[in-house]
Amino acid sequence: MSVEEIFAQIARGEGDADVVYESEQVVAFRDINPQAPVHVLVIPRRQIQTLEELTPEDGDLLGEMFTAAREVARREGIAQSGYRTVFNCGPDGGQEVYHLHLHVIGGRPLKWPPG
Ligand code: DGP
Repeated sequence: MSVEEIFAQIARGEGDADVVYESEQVVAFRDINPQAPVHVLVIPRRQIQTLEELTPEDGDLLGEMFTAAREVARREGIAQSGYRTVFNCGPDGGQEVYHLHLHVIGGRPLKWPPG
């Protein structure tokens, strides 16, 4: 099974994932390869490959993804210390999984700029 199929299963609520938050349009679950003490991925339930596929009509969905990220940060106890939200887009952006996902990373000081 491809990683995209795994993400699609998680999006339908059928996958094997450590889910930390859910809403009507999105699911948030722990990254299998965490880069920091908190590393959660927020994905839409709808199958969208990349940020490049979004249209102006997807504004609500994007808002729900960022609201979910903020809720994850609160639940994980990093809202005050700070965290980073990232969409990797396409090959040069470092995107490996082509089911849209917003990384929520925190729990340690993060360096900038990324490599
Ligand atoms: P990106 O490089 O932006 O496409 O990030 C993909 C992320 O997905 C990467 O941090 C590792 C994570 N990942 C890959 N496969 C799985 C999986 O099967 N389960 C979970 N929970 N995360 C996965």
